[in-house]
Formats: sequence, C-alpha cells, structure tokens
Amino acid sequence: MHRYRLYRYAPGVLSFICLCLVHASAALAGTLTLAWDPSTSTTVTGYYAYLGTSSGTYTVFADAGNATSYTFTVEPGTRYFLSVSAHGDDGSPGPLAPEVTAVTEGAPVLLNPGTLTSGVNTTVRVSLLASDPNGDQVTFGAAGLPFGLTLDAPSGVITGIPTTLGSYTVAATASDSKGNSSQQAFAWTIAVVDTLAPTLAITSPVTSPFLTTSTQVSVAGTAGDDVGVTGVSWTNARGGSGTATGTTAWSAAVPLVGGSNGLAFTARDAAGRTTTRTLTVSADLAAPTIRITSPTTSTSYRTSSSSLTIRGSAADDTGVRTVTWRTSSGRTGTATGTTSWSASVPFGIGTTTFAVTVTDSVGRTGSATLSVTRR
Ligand SMILES: [Ca+2]
Ligand SMILES: [Ca+2]
Ligand SMILES: [Ca+2]
Repeated sequence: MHRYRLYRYAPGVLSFICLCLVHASAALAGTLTLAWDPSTSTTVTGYYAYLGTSSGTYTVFADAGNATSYTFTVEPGTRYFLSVSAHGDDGSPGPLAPEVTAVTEGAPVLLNPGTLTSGVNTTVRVSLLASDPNGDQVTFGAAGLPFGLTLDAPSGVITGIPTTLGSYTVAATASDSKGNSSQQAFAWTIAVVDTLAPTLAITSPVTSPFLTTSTQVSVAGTAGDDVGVTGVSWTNARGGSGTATGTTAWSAAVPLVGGSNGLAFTARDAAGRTTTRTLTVSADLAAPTIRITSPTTSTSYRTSSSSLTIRGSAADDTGVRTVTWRTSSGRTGTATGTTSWSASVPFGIGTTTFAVTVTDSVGRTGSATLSVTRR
C-alpha cells in the first residue's frame, strides 16, 4: 500500500484541498481512491471527482456527494490524472483543484519469447524480458524447461545444454516485489540440429598418387557427422561416377583408365553439407614404347666411325623410368634422358647389334634395335 499526500492551494470556492491517492494493491483490476480535505466555505454542499489517462483530460466524472473521497475502478499498471471540484446548491462545479497523478499498481509485463527451437547437446542462452509499470524489481520463474536448462531468477537468463529431444511447454512467470505476477506460455522444441559439415578420410590406399596395374582400384575410408552421413559418392575426372558402399565405413571399386586418374570422394549429410577428399591413382595398363630416331630410323646403319651417338624417344602410360642399352659385343650403358634419350656407343669393325630397352614405372619393358656395320 502506497500513500501520497499532496497539499495544493485551490482558488475559488475551495480554500485548501488535500488530495490523497491510495493505490490498489495486488488486484489486477484495481481501485484508485482520491481524497481531499473538506472546503472551509459554508456555501459548498458537495464535490465532483475527475479521472483521466492524460493530463488535463478527464474521461471519468463522478459525483462524490458531500464525501471527501471517491474510489475509482481503474486498470492496473496505468498512469492516471485526477482532480476534484466543489459545488454549491446549484450544482455548478467550481474550479478544479491542482491535478495529481499516480500509476496504479500492476504486475510486470512479460514478453513472450515465441516458439523456440534449440539443438540437443548445443549450448543455449535465452533471456526472458519483462518490465514493471511501477518500476518494481522483477524476478523470473520458469516451469517445464527442457532438461539441462536452468533459469537465473534475478536476470531471467536461461542457460544450459539440452540433453533430451522433445517438445516442451514452458510456463514463464515475472513477479514484482509486491506479489504481482504475470505468465507467458511458450513452446520449446529440442531437436537434432545439423550444424557441422561431415568429415571424410581415405584409409586405403594410403599413398597418393597410388600406382596400380589394374583397371580398377578399391578405395576404402571413413566418414562422420554431427548428425549423420547420408552417403559417400565418387567421381573420376577421367570419366565415371558412383556411390560408395556404406557411410561411416565405406568402400568403392572405381574403374580406371590408363594413366593418371583424379578421384574425388564426397561425404554428404542430411543438411546437404559436403566434404570432399581426393586421391590420385596412376593406372599402368600398357608396356612402354621406344624408337630410335638418329642416326637413322631404319633398322640398319653403316658407318666408318668408331663411335656413334644414337638418339630416340620413349613413351609410357604412367611414366618412363629408365632407358638402357646393350650391344651384341657385350657393352652396356644407361642412356641420357628418358622420353627423349641419347647414348654414345663405341663400335668395333664388323656388324654389331645395338639394342635399347625402356622400363616403365611398374617394370614393363619395350625395346628397339639397330644393326650397325663399321667398315
Ligand atoms: Ca509492480
Ligand atoms: Ca552435419
Ligand atoms: Ca606402362
């Protein structure tokens, strides 16, 4: 109960008027009592009381008779402006007494946070917001919070990590220090919320580039996600695509073409996020080839020199590793270069067969020969 006592001088038929405003207490539909000191004028026979929600504009008029107080029915938490006038036998109102104002008692106004959705096992912070029409300190309550969440009553902050999926109906309360309170109910769903992209690892083969002589490669790996891996797929930059078998542990048999195959493996989650890892596979499916281009492209050559520089080219689907030569007279050597190679070879009098051999990265070989006759 709050009481304001204001003394004001009112000219005219009222000499001194005392206005006492008594607030309604906890009731939401409250009352406001206006009281005044009686006029000392012998011509005053009664009083009129006035009430409004803006200064100087009175929307409620009441005949108080010859009483010195009047009780209005008012809304809670509202600012009112009040005055009083006296009248004589003819009922004509005298001048208004100086206006007084007061805010009626009211509960805090609690903002409904609306329907909330939070991720299970994810940190939550939500603030309840309220204001009190009288400026009273507000404390909060909440019943039915999702498991794992707690409310700080003085601040209205709800924090924690929800542990259990489900739909919850929360009854929130804001109370002032005088026992007035208001409630708001809202729905709070704790759901699986996909926030992270999947992870993907290729566990076999472990080397990249990986060399094989097969027309397909078996690739295996793992994948993970905060919610779930929905699939793992692959593409070969040289052509072809497909779906791996399995998700968190997956495998795929990927067809290859000769040479370098750029493979990409992609894990996908339910939210459509993807993560891709690559693997390069060299498929050696063919033997290397080699040609002699100098001093002749023919299979025989005549010379008077004791030494010849023989040149040529070599090729392979994955790569030429070495080019070596030998002669029928027992000389051997390694050529300089690979795909373009040369060798300086001594020759004795007579006919000698020169043979050059290319070896690829998986040990397949190819060869070419030249019959050299020295005069
Ligand atoms: Ca209040
Ligand atoms: Ca995810
Ligand atoms: Ca090869």
